[in-house]
Amino acid sequence: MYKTSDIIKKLDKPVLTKDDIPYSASLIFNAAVEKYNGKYVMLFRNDYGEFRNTSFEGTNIGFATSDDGINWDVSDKPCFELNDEEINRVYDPRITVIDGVCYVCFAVGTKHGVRGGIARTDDFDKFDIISLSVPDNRNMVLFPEKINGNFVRLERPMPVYSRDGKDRFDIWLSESPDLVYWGKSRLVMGVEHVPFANDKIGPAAQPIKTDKGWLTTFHAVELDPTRGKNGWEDSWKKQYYAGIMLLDLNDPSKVIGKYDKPLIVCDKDYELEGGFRKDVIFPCGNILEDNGEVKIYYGASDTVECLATADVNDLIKLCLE
Ligand code: BMA
Repeated sequence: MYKTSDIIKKLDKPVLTKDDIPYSASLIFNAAVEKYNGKYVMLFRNDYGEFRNTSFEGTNIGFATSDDGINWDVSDKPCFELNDEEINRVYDPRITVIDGVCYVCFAVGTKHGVRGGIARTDDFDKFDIISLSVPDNRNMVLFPEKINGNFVRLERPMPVYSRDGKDRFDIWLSESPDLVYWGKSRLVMGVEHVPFANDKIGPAAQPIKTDKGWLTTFHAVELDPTRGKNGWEDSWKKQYYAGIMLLDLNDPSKVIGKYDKPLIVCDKDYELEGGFRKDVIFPCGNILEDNGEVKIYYGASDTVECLATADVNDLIKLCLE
């Protein structure tokens, strides 16, 4: 039984729930957050409509802004949704501002597998898609600057044939000169390197640059086949934790430190009670404040969006312990 690290402070309630949304909304979670043009900006996942056994009628992405990162104004309609013959939804966004330009990574559910998308937006109303990966790949997130002349992303392909035909999914990294063509792909960390994961891992929020390395959260999944009903479905056997690691500044495919226990687990009533899928922590956004506070935004139980904070030096210390 894991616990949230002592260096983490959680807010006493979620930062966003379905009750804050002025349009159809059932579950609000896995939100990207950045600072852009003097405001905090958030793109959140909204699963809406009727619940049909394992999923909802649809998913869209909503937009919210804030002056303090805690109290949010939600815009009056969703800002991004893809739905056509081939694509059934976009979800789990991550925002990274690079040279003043706002880029969004997102997962795309299609008839032919899950694709990782990257778009540019200048107003959070129009999203110009720059690239879409082949299936299956998701949880993409861009570094906030070019490294050795290239854009860099963390990503999570889903190899099935070569990994015993089951979830054994790892964190990878690729580079691109233009955000369109991606290559120089290399493994960052395997699921077997995370003591609190036995199923899969994946990138979380946009990496933060520190003088010790790129500080970055990830999610780690533990599967317990004996678990039964843990939410709305007949059974939910997985638990998702947030982890933290430090990547080399010059070659971020090298892990130079990681905390061998979860950083954040579900433990507050508001993260658990009434949750769709209990025991899920899924961070997609963070902000490093000038005073060294890191705001970590995470979806909890696939139901609400929450906020925890920690001091940047404490986080680095955990990785290097
Ligand atoms: C993952 C993704 C996330 C979700 C998590 C837990 O596979 O689909 O969007 O939060 O499962 O259900």
